[in-house]
Amino acid sequence: MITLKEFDQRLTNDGLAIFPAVIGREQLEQLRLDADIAYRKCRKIQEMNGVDFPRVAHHIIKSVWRDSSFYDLLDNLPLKEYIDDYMGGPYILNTISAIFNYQNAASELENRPHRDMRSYFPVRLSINVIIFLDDFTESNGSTLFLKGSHLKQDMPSDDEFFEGAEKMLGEAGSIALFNSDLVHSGGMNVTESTRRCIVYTLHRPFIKTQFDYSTLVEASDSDWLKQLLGYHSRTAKTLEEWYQPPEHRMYKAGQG
Ligand SMILES: O=C(O)CCC(=O)C(=O)O
Repeated sequence: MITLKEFDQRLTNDGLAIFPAVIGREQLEQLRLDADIAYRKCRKIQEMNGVDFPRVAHHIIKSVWRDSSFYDLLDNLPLKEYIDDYMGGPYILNTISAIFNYQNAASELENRPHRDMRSYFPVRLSINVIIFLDDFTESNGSTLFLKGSHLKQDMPSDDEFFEGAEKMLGEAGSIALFNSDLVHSGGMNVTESTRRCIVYTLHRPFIKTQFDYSTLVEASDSDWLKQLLGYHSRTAKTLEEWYQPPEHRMYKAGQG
């Protein structure tokens, strides 16, 4: 493992760092199975509601949660010491999805150059994580990224991006941590096997999340998990909820 200092330098200068062999074989297999279950559940709802996102199972912990590998993953967040150091204060989960980059998938957002955070703030408000569920190879659509693009507010043109882009490569079980301002894109998968990953974004608690994950929390959950799912930074909906002693407040002290 690299040192915290080296990690900090890589995220500052290049915008990302890849950590090999973080997730073991057994956990990886469970994550793949649970990602497949979440995918099927999402597809069913998409079909019922007439929308079509064939590459993504969004908000996977809303489909698969208690006693699952997703629960363990978040309760024991991989590389937490690096993320803590980078964020320098409390953070919560903005979104967590599984991506299925199948052969020749081209048109969706994730396969075009983009930033996950649409507003550009060159301060450490958030960090992105990709867990490689399969090997990320030269040919199976590994995520592309433009080194240093987090340092410029303007988005590169598509030509600039694809000319300069590098691939995130590594074996299944590796994890990429990257600056949320880094411009990236799914790559073109020219193999017959679907390339899978889990992606999540973590950010400071005062930023609005994409989904309210705090409703998943139960009293017996660890304080860490409550923090991560935004349970300590909820918005009051009634005056009853607002007028509470500090320990019962919806938005607790120290969340920024
Ligand atoms: O599937 C990929 O490699 C791209 C993932 C991505 O762009 C994203 O999660 O924002």
